[in-house]
Amino acid sequence: MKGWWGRVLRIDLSKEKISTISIDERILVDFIGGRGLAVRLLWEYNPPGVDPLSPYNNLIISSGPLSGLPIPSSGKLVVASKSPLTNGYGDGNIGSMASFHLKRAGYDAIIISGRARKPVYVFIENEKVSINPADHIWGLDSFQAEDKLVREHGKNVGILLIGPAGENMVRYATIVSQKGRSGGRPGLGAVMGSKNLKAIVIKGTLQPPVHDIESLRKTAEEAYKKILEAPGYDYWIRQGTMATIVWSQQNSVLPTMNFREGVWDYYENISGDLMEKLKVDRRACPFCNMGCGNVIRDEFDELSELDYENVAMLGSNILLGDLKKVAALNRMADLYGMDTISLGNSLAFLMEASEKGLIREKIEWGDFKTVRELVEDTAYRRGLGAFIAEGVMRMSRSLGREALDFAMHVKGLEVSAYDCHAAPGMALAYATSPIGAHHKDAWIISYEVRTDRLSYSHEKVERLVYLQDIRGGLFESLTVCRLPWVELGLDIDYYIRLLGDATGIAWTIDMVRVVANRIYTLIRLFWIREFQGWDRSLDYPPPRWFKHPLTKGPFKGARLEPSKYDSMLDAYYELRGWDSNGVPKPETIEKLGLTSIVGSPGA
Ligand code: PTT
Ligand code: SF4
Repeated sequence: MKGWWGRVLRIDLSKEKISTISIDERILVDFIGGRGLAVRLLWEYNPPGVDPLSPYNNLIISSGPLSGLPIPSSGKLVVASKSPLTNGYGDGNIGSMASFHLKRAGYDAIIISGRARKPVYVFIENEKVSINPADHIWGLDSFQAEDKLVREHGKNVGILLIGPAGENMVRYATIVSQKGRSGGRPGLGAVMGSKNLKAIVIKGTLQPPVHDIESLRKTAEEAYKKILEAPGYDYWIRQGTMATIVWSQQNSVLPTMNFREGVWDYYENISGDLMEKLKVDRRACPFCNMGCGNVIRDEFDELSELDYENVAMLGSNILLGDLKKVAALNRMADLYGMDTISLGNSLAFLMEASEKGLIREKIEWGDFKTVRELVEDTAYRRGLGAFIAEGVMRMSRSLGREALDFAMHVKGLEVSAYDCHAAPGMALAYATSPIGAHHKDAWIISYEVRTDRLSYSHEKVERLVYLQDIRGGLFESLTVCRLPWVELGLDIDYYIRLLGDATGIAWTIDMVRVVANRIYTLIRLFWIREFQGWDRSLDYPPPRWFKHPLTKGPFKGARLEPSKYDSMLDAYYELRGWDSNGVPKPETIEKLGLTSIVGSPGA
């Protein structure tokens, strides 16, 4: 077998048991790796209905056939589990040397279950795996803990770890790496915390099995060159994802005041142009020649790595118009290990609840001092922070009916930074994303603003399914960064060729789309297994976008139309082979070869 090891490392922290599992080649070909392999393993090893924060929930860390290899932006890995935020499938994608080392340690994935009696960290050096006391790093923020682990194990390791938010099981705690890369929005850091697992340190020295290394090197070289020659390269290097602030403002999708509006008068105070003037460094994930980690000095003169989502959610969405202050909140989120998108949503929700008199506390929009205190309290679950740590869905349910209307989440995951009053395609993308309201699977908004913006057309739905298949299917199962393709137009064919070079299989885009459909369908079946009484209402965007029209900007008066949204959702289900409640049909399960995994259709 080439491209994969066919081996998964299994660690049970309760029993302190370490073992390996052989994975059949058929499974690897059918699911490729990353997200695909993760959901396949979760389906098999997670007890149905398990409490996500119990020892019986499994945490999966998985690589893909291109991990550990010198190809454009391959230094990423997928973390996945049952989410404590949504109670459904959750995953994230982190840029980290841990990806390189995991593959070079001889494993396609790691499954971690159980709960250690005391705080521990795991050290993996090829086949040598140990569970070690972590008393000296428990309680430290993610930067301090990483420094200590590097002092102990040297620089040539990959480290995944949690901060205090993960330890305190904040429902949107993330897993952090390399002081500024953070992933697992749906609370994957809390899952680590629930296991008393502070960190995973990996050192791999093996050569991954590759079918044709010469051809792979040649294809990769060509792709690297194409990236450097792309017309948008220089601008990308200057601004990275921060260019999106101005773009979002121009297109009326900049989240403003808890997604009340899509434009903000003070957007220039947080823009990519301003960031360029303040920029002091640029960082990159492993094997990337278009590094987008733009670093500035924040309000307290500390380094903070900015991205669009972080700045929009902690800037315009809470009306904080000062990039250095936004950067300080962003750095705190990384130190504590909390998702900036869910945090920005939770703070905005609370500000609106305060404005409407639904809570006693007075929390003004854009009040930096109060917000800073609240962010720290959230990480430690102190006072009002314990409420914020529960996320928007739970907060809104406890405040009652009125609050549900401005609770910006889908299935419990807070909405990322694109307003959808005037973007029905993007609203559908959030609603049908396999982890809740995240933009990773289908960033159809960029297509939508270039075409028939307000239409609910079948063509848009087809485009959405295509994007999901490529972004959420191909890139998430390869675990390779999608940005060379999204931002600089690197031909998708390069990835298909590289996958062929690595595995020796003559992949085509159609074959990849079948794998993607299989992955989406299994994830959907996972959700249904965890939810009694599943129905299509779970595939709806937040009520605000239907009920409260925009009051400003070029799309003033716009809002989503329920009956037209319904017809788009029907079209989506049809394209996926799911029934009118979004449940995969027996013939779809059969066709995708999932029957032997999930049981006989109709049984
Ligand atoms: C990702 C989500 C994003 S998506 C952003 S900014 W973006 C936020 N980043 C956070 C952060 O930083 N710190 C923090 N405490 N919380 C954060 N929450 C938010 O998390 C990220 C990049 C980006 S920057 C994007 S678009 C692309 N995402 C990719 C993806 O999902 N898959 C893939 N194959 N390639 C991708 N390339 C790009 O990677 P999640 P990262 Mg991230 C600091 O984690 O859970 O997937 O959510 O991992 O290494 O930081 O790279 O404008
Ligand atoms: Fe990482 Fe950015 Fe490079 Fe993607 S483009 S690999 S997110 S540095």
